[in-house]
Amino acid sequence: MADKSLDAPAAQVPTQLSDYRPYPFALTETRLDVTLAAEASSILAELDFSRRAPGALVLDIGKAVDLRRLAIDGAELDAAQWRRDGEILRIDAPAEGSFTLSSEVVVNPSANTAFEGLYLSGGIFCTQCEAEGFRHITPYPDRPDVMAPFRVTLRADLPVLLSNGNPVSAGDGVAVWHDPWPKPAYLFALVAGDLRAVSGQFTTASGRDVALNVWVRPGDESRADYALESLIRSMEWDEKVYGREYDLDLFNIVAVDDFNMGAMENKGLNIFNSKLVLASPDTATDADYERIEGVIAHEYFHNWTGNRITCRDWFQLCLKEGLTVFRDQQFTADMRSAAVKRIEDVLTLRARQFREDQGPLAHPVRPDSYVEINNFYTATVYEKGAEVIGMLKLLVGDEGYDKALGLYFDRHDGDAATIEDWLKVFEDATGRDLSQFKRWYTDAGTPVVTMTEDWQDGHLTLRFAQSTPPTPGQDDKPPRVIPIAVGLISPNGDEVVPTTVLEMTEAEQEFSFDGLAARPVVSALRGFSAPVMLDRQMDATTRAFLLSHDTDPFARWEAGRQLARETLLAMLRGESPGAEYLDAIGQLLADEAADPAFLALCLRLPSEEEIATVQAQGGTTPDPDAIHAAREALATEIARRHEAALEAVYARMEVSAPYRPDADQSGRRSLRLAALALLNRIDGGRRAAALFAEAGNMTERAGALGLMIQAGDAQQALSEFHREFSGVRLVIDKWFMLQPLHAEPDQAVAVAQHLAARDDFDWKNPNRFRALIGGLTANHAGFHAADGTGYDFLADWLLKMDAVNPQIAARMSAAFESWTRYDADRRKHAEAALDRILSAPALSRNLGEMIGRIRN
Ligand code: 0A1
Ligand code: ZN
Repeated sequence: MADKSLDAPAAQVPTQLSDYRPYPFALTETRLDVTLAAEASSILAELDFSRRAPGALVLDIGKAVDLRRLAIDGAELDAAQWRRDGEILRIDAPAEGSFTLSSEVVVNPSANTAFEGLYLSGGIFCTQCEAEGFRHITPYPDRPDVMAPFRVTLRADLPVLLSNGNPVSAGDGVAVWHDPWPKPAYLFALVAGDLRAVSGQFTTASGRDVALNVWVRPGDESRADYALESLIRSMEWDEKVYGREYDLDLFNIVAVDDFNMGAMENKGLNIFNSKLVLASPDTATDADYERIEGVIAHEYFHNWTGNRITCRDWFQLCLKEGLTVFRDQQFTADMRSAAVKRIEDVLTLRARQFREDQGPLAHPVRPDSYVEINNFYTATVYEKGAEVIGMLKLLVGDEGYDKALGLYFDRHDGDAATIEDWLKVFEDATGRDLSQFKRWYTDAGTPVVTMTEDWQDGHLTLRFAQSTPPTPGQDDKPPRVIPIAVGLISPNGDEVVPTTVLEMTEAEQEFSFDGLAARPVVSALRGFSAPVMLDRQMDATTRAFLLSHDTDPFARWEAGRQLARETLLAMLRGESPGAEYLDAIGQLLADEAADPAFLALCLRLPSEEEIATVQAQGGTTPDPDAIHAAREALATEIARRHEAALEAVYARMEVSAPYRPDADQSGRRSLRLAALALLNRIDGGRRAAALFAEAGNMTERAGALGLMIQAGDAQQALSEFHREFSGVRLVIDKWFMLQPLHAEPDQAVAVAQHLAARDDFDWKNPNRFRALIGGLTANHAGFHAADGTGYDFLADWLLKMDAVNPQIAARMSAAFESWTRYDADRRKHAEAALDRILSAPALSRNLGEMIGRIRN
């Protein structure tokens, strides 16, 4: 008889923060002896435990791990001394003292399509252990607060055998590694295969020589230099800005083609998605280069914020992720343009985190319950987690921040820490009470802050009110501390009050400014000083004034963005675009002194998704087709009105110097492409086709190709592009993404279906799957097709992927998260698709949790 449990959906049992209990044993050393073979790799583990408190010896063990032997201090355990129950292994352990637990298991890397634990990617053995992947390699206390030094022996007849820490010995198919820094299992890694290193060297401030390697497949060496340079810049920056030095003799980065996320900070052996390592001007865009630099920095910075100080439990994930994102944002701001970086970060936050916060998946930066931790690597934990640190820094000042961080590193080095520990160092370093501030960690939802002004006889009063809408499981939202940075600008454009941070702590609060000669224009939420929605009535003329006069670049850009939003909303009500916005665009185009990257951001229209969000918040049901049409119409109107100026910008921004991926050149290219995107509306794709034919870099070629698809004349270019890059996976991913993304909404699903049927739609590769499925779901009107075909297509693929790689299926399912905001017909289609997924047999815990939350 068939085992029914194998076909049943995974149990949805939540883990609660309040259930945390310390582990009753200390683990003083972990020794692994791994013999690698594609279908049967054997792992011998010796774990030196010493008892700290009463309690059972409980280890985690993955379902597919074939357990062959268990012994304590050399004596084999018989069946009565241990019990395996699901993913838990309970062992009778000595009541006191120290002992060594040995185990022997066999796992099958080639059958591991979920890419969690030990797996094969293009013939390379590699691992992914965060969050709970180590249990798929060996039975272990797989929790971040159990830390140990590791000694690892790798055996395989392969040229390169890597693990964490420093090499002890190597040769003849055996390599021994020792990592002296106690670490939790999620930071373990091994890599073995035919790899080539692009190498460098770094000497730390205290004189330690560190060998640096970026390992890639033979043939990819020429595309690894930028990653290596980025690593060196990151190491320098962390010493200079945070006083943090690297602590091993070696730092290895390995690029693999199959990887569920971006990259992983394993101690001394970072493993990367190849898309975040490999770059050459003809295969990677400026945006790719910027991301590579940022993610290399992010993973490197984890060495201190994540590895030396780790998390007590997975609820504290934001402790390492929020802080490390904040640090990588600071780094990129220093390497490139701070203003542009801030605007890009706000765009991402609003597109991803605000959307998450407004829907069924909303959760606090520090959640207090989860079913599957891998579902909580979210924009809220990462990006909002970083915003919370930015606010903290604003409130305590730069000096207070430096003091608090110094104390954090001193006090908690070697610890598995909590958000309470983190806040306490700020309290101790600055004397500030952060109990109200803590709500940013515990309460979900995006606060809405309304601002009104009152002007009387040289006296300006700003009145603020805050409220946060209910989120799943949290109805009541007490007021938070909100730092609101404001500046005042006189009617002639001079700044009369420079940036001042108002600290809002009440539900309603007012702040006054005296002695003003004339009524100023208020520039509010400068630098996006808090992750809130600012609701403020302002006429188009005042917004246009701020767009041309604000001294704060974020607030300047924001004024233009609001103007564009309001223009689109007016068009959706049947009005024609107002003169203020169109004139403001004319002024921007004429400003030859402005930073091109900044101008490019100002020229970019709000996305269709953004307009839908604004409408839904205002109580209007968004119509994806109408939004698409309005946005197209506005772009066309701008192009008609400013054709000559756009052409001038397009010509002026041409870069003739050899390609460099720096801020200066990439800014020029982004402005040039922004101008081209508008001109493309009225020239039938003529200029885009010319650029596609002549451009020598991927930024312009991919940009032009996208525009040609939009113009409806790209078949030949698409074939050419595919032919030229058929051997370069990462470029073919772009080819798969651009087509559904830029297709006409009524054709997008058909385009995606057609592409999905191709032989080279290697869907088990996460990058390829994300390219095609993500390209479609990012086409707002295409994915939300009125006939529900977009929803059906996604549901089909999620189900197919779930059986192979549940993490990827679960992550992509978030495309459904805003389904309730649309009209009744679309809701009906979405509901049917969600129910179809929910009723599928053998649904994973990952996808089951996601769809369950989305459906409710
Ligand atoms: N800690 C990594 C991201 C990461 C998280 C989970 C993974 O598998 C489930 C993989 C990578 C980072 O923040 O870069
Ligand atoms: Zn991270």
